Amino acid sequence: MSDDHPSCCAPARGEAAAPPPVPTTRGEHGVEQVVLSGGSFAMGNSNGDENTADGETPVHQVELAPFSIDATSVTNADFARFADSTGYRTEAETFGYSAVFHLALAAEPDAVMGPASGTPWWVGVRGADWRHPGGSRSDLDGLDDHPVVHVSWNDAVAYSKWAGRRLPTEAEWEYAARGGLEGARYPWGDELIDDELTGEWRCNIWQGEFPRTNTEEDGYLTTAPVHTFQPNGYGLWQMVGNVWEWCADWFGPRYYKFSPAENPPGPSLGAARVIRGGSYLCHDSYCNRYRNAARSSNTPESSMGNAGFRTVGLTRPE
Ligand SMILES: [Ca+2]
Ligand SMILES: [Ca+2]
Repeated sequence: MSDDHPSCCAPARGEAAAPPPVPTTRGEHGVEQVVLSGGSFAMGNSNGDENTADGETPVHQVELAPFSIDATSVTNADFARFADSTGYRTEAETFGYSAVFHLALAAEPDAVMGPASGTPWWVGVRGADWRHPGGSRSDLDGLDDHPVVHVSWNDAVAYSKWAGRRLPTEAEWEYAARGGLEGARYPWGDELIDDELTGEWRCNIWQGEFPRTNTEEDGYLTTAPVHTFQPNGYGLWQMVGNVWEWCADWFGPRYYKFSPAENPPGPSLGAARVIRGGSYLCHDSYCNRYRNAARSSNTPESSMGNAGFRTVGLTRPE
């Protein structure tokens, strides 16, 4: 991550690496999709709770062409089909390590490389990758329908190419997250928990005292299956919480000031790619980014145990 924005939530990999191999075969993408009609929507934070340095404002009208988007993030089972049929190795597998949240560790003691600077709850772990989300002593048993994690932006792009799809732009992602509710803080409305209705959690974030004690009121310490909680008005699951989702764009905290009104593609240059939606680690006390308008980023070769992705169709739906 670069120094000009406080990317609280995910440690960056140090050195840029050569791009990973990109499979050329078109694959089988098992994730159900929703066709969205696009049109005009108000992008940005109108709730007054923005993280100023992230550039969540100004609110601006954006016009989007129709597109299809995955109803859930890509699961471990989906990613396994891609990896098994292409032999693709993720960047975490190539580098030999990834970032694991300290309470999710399942590794030999000497595999732990130490905490990330400034974010001591993240530890670099040799042998941590998408097949071993807590380290070498973990596996994917029971996690087929959980989001794939420890995938970098480059890995997500490689999967998308195999699937004949692409990553959503940041504008597409926010339009999709809003689910037709203009200006709402969350995909379902403005209140984190609607006590009068159900008193139940609507998303997988952190409860308790970050980063040590998670009371798991929402049921999950780390990832939840992709169909947990309720979908938003567009039929999309867990746009906020659970795992961060890579978007296609370079991250630019000043971009909203000059972005084009139609199908904004993001800045033409950058150091980090956009991630959206927050994760199971988000909590008011340290990372209030489980909101529709919240923005963050990480370098394209970075991977971590709380970031995945969903994909968008290459062609415009009828
Ligand atoms: Ca949780
Ligand atoms: Ca999410």
